[in-house]
Amino acid sequence: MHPPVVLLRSFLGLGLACGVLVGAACSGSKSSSGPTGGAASSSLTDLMKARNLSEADVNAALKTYTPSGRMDEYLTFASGGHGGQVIVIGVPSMRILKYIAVFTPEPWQGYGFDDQTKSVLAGGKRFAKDLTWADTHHPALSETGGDYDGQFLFINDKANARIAVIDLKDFTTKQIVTSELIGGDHGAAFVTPNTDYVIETTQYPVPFGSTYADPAKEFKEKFRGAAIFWKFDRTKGRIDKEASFAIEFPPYTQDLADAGKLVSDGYVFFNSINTELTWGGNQEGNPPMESGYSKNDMDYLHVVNWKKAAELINAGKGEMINGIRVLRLPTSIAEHVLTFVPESKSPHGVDVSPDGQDIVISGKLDTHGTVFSFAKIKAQIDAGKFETKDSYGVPVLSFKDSIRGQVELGLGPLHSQFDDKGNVYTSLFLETVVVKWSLKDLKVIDKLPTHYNIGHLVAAEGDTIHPDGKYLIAMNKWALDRFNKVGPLLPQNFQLVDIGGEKMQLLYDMPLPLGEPHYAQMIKADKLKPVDVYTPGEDPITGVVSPNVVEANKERVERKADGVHVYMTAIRSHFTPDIIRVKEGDTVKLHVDNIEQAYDATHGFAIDSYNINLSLEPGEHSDVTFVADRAGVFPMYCTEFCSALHLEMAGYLLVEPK
Ligand code: CUK
Ligand code: CUA
Repeated sequence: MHPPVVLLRSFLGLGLACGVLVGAACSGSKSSSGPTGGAASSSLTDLMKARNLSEADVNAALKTYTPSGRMDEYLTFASGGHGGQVIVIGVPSMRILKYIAVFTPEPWQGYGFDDQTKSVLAGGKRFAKDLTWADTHHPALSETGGDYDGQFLFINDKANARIAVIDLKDFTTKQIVTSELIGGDHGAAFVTPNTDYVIETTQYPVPFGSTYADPAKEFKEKFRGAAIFWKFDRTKGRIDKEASFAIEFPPYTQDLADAGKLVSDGYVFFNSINTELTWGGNQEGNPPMESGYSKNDMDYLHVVNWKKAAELINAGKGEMINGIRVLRLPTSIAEHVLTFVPESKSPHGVDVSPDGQDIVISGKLDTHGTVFSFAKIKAQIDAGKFETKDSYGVPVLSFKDSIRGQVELGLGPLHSQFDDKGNVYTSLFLETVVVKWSLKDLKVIDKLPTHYNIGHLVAAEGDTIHPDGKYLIAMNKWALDRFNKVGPLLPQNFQLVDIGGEKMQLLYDMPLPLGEPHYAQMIKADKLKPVDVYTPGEDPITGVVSPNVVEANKERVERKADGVHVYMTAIRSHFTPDIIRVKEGDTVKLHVDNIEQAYDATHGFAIDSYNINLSLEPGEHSDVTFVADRAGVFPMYCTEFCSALHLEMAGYLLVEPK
């Protein structure tokens, strides 16, 4: 059934048998040294004593410990917060496997240093401004039929309204897109069940195009929210900007989103938190933003029929604004694309159940989890049975006719995940616990304390139509007394939890010292099929062999109208050519190929003082353009310890003065 679980049980049998015998030698092992904790021959009981470990500790350790050379069962893709990266973590070992450079230049991967990755980053310029950071929040794995397919990963930049496309073929960012329609996003990135669209929703509304308007006079008229539906072209592995569109929303500070699935496929659900239309101004006679936001008892769940919206857009019903087709509010209202359902105080998380029938909403200032029924919502929309309209004319359904029930969860509910047994796991920020409850009976089953202030949580395959149960990671904002002190800025604490049994069991604390990760997704590792090496001469960004490919024995320097072209190869342990001669003021175009095909035989390429730093994976072709504006002698060398003669893998850039 589940071989690893069977294996684990037999391990645990041994662990418990030894645990019972604490103080005596465990049968079958020899206690030849004292309880020092470090001696390789210590018995289990001696080690437990020396390291002050309980039976429960050993049990937890056996569930996460992954011996050298063994692989993890799951991979977790976590956002890297304001680091602008994605972090890949093995589960259950909680070993960090990779940082994927996304929105931020990253030296190890040479990301943002060569012409290829510079062009990816340039796709994320807004209003022609370079941006060298991002606030990544929600990674979304590509789906086929509502299940993760292991092909692509998307992530948003909340600060600058951008979406990135990462190809899991090589775990590399291929594209960054942005729309200058909106100013920042939060309900992003979320995919529709076949990854037809990647959804990006505003958080803080602005006038479309970030033009000027005074909120004191024109907030209600000029400020707007929007959901952008980025069309994903799976065969190209890129977002097709021309085929994308947006839906206009009132300026209600939309929060998270989740796409419907199975019965609710075709719909997307968005929270909002500011039906009060607060815009700040605490020195202009207004209440502080946070109290303004929380005045009303109810906000609006936005129910969007995206398939209908796409049809209307494709029938020419959109209006081109700042380079994107926008379905304006009056059209959405007339065509029943947008409907509101009242939802409880300051909602944050919205999560559609694996069967697509329920929508679980948590209000930060409500102690309940509310379960909305898609069937009930749909029936009212189909019957045109609206309770009222908001001030923009959007129809509003009845709250009590839209819910299946509510469950008292505790203080500060945020986000929910699902398992394979019909249970929901909700994070309670204020109570700082994970609460497990039954979706069917709306009853609380268990609570597990977290350390501390849990934000998101992620369960194995937890957003799919087939969640696995097994593991959950609590993504905690505070870590105060969990780790050795490292000054006033602390890491986050990712706590691994076993959710295979009736009771949740805490297994492991993992400090995560990068940015502030918000969300993550966890996928079965065997769904991922990354390549070992690139096709010889492949440009990782175009995915095809570069027109500038350099083969062995074809290395050369050519002076052309647009500059000096250096065609170079790298192989253990030399660059050819190893001397580059140019004149001061020359434009230099380096074309470098790592002509190796051995797995893991990566070379680096660095030039002193010119800010040049490439990572050349086996087979990879890379280009870099620079102006040799400083005459002199500049060593260049390989930055990856590739071979015994790695230090000898070097040369000189010689820039002859004018
Ligand atoms: S948000 Cu951070 S804890 Cu951006 Cu999904 Cu809720
Ligand atoms: Cu190549 Cu070091």
